[in-house]
Amino acid sequence: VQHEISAASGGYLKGVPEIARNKAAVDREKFLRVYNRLKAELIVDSEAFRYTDDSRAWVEKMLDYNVPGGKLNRGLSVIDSLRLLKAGAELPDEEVFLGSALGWCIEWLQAYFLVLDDIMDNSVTRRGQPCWFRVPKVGLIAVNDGIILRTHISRILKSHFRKKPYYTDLVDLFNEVEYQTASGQMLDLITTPAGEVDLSKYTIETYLRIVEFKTAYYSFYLPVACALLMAGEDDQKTFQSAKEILVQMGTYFQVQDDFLDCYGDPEVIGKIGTDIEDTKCSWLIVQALQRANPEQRQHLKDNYGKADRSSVLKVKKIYSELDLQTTFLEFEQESYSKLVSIIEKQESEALQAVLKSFLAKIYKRHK
Ligand code: GPP
Ligand code: MG
Ligand code: MG
Ligand code: MG
Repeated sequence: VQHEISAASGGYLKGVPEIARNKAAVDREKFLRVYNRLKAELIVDSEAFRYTDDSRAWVEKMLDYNVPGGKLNRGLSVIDSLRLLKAGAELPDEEVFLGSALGWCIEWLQAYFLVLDDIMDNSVTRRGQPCWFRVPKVGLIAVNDGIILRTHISRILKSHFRKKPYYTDLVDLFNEVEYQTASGQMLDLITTPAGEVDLSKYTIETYLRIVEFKTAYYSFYLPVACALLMAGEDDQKTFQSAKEILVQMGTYFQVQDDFLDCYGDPEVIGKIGTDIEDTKCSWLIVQALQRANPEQRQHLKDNYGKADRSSVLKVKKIYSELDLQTTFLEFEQESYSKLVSIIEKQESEALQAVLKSFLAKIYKRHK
């Protein structure tokens, strides 16, 4: 009897997180159904374009390869945030659909950026499969596919949001964030060009500017701003204070991305790191240069930005001599505490809940 009781209560306790897990799985499932609907709408003929069988098949394959295969954090967070902003009230089906459609617009934006980023970074894999431009018969057609992905966002917004009072704000938001991201990508590419290593460029100020623009706005501010617009928020101050916190969260997220580029398991993160080979202004090289002795500094200068395995290993050896893994863990802890404390200073409890749920999704992530 004793045994049965403890087994039952163990099962019961285990059941709680499992319900939460199931709910997440159901949300994901529902979200993916919206993807299929949006895709179906995009691959039929319209006033604007008549498909051939081949072009329809190309677009369908290109979408399936590049849009739905990621963690879907950005996309799912629109609907999660909207729920929290409308605390208590059950969302009508139509709102769930629209929130999901906006979430997919962000996933489409991400797919567009990643297809092009992988060409620029000369990457090998993405989400556990070859980068799209490396697929046979794709190559540089991937550049046009990136443009197609971008145009799909405008079409989704137009067909589902045109009549909404917040439509122009929404279009403007996507345009502004795209501008910021492309400008950040430019900084990422021109600050430390491939083939020349100028160690004076790798400063923390430069780093923070690059990641604010290339990552934080589209990955963090955009989903929350979409939810705020849908919820009818029209006070600029709310957008502004959310933005300040989300840019900091996005910075923390890109530091994790840079750390995982070197220390993540490619099987888990789905991509093979290229930051050392690409002379990137990564968080790790910035930290390394702050700590290196003259000899280590010379080794970094000689080996950073070279594609051969032994040079990359030498850079990684210096990172481990400097114990950057511990530096990262400390940074992670400190960022988390700082973020929690600024979130708790927010006036709106609903917004606090939105920001905390976002932070919980990325804290100590391994992928
Ligand atoms: C992340 O950089 C930034 C982007 C994916 C934005 C790209 C923007 C464009 C306008 C194309 P990253 O190269 O570190 O990402 P990853 O590690 O995923 O390749
Ligand atoms: Mg890049
Ligand atoms: Mg990249
Ligand atoms: Mg990276």
